[in-house]
Amino acid sequence: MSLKACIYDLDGVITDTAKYHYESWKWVGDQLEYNLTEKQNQKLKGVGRKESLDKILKWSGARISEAEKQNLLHKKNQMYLTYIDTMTPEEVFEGFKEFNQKAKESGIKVAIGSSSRNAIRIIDKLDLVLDFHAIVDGGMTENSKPEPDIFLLAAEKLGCDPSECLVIEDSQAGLTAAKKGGIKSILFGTDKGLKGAQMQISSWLEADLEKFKKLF
Ligand code: B16
Ligand code: MG
Repeated sequence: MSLKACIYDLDGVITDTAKYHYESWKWVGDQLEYNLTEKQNQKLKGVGRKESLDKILKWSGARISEAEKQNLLHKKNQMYLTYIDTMTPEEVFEGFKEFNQKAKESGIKVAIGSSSRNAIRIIDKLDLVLDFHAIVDGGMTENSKPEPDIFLLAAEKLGCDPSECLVIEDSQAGLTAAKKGGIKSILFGTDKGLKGAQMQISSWLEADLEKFKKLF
């Protein structure tokens, strides 16, 4: 077996949008008279929008109607989008474009597999739309991470078996999704205690395609 495809998570792997999510979820917390901490925000990484609100409601103990939930989700996203719309290509993590180019030149297929329903808008702001063979976002599958649907659809779009793919992820939800889908994974970032990855790299400057190939 050999490495045929890389499936990249977006938020936290190609760029940092967690800070924008945090500002927006904090506002939601305020509406519920609940102080959402940065540590709790970490637990929302890779988790879909609706599922994130469900977690915040559980932590806060607040009980609200379905209509109020929808309203909060809408307003949270509007706020998040005002941050996203200020993003520029300078916010792509250092070394990503070089790694991705090298992977493509060596015949490896590349895709995005993100829980975010705003993934295409973010990729557009980063000027990366033409850099991938496929893009799968949170609006394209029934289940979000930690279920494997997003990554399995990405593998299918690339025409690769999941066992020939490598997921690069920063969240536990994403690592669990990869494992459930029978896909090997690399943990991206400096977080400790996350489970399921075959290797960890702290930045794209550390990414070594030859080492990734040896995982297969
Ligand atoms: P949206 P990823 C995830 O993206 C984020 O990590 C997570 O914090 C967010 O709640 C989720 O997307 C949904 O995002 O509200 O834009 O649809 O890490 O899977 O690229
Ligand atoms: Mg992520």
